[in-house]
Amino acid sequence: VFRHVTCLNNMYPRSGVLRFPVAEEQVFWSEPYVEYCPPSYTAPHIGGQVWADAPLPSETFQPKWNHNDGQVNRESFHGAYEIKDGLPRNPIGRTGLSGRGSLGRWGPNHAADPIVTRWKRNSNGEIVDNAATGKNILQMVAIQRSDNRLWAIPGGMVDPGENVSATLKREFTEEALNFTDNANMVEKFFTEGGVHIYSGYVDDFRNTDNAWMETTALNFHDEDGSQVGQLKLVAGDDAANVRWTDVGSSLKLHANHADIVREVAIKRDAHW
Ligand code: RP5
Ligand code: MG
Ligand code: MG
Repeated sequence: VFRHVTCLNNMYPRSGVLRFPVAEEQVFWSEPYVEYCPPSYTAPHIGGQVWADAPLPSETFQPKWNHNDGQVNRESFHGAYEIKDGLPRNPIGRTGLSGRGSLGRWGPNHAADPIVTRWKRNSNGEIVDNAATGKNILQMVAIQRSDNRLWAIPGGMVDPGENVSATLKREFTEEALNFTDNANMVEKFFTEGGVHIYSGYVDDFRNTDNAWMETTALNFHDEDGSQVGQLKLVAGDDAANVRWTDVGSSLKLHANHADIVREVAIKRDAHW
């Protein structure tokens, strides 16, 4: 079973709101926790944003829970989520906070994460392996998030009505290339197809009892390093830094991104 940890027992980001204590054995909703009384918090800056839902309860805003309404996908990768007192309930369990926090959507907030990889090479262009495992070393494009300063996959939210495949390319272009002029090559690289790696919950620090992140992660691999592997990376949008990073078990990334990247290493029989 998937567990969350980054959305427990801390101050909600960019707020003075402390999460209600939740011990590891109190996370699942199936565990009785009679004292549980989480504060409610919805960040003021999301009010009226195009990417955000209206407040609930509401006479006029009646979301189709557990459905894709065409513009906004309210389906979870974890099956049907419950609606309690008119609000969707986090499928993984308690977070110590009700409301939406800084997330725009009630229920699942869908993101997409492009894991762009190449093989690590020496100055002669030969692929470098790890001495201990004997396996070739992958490198991935990682960005440093400006919100929590952690290194991460350059992912982002799926815009209303946007296809996940478009989000993957757009977020990479915004965060890792800052729109530098490589549109045709990047277009071709992303269109030639990614390999599906993960669809599901993200252990994100912004999750609440009523709003949570889910992602679709694909691997786009530059086998001979002649395409995106050659590009000059430039951090843009909500990325403070960008770099090629060696993939391995010592990799520490935002949320559960390292677990997702590990799946890429396994799939490509690379060093981990
Ligand atoms: C993560 O936040 C997702 O996996 C994705 O990488 C990202 C989307 O949110 P923003 O980068 O737009 O804040 O949890
Ligand atoms: Mg972004
Ligand atoms: Mg982002």
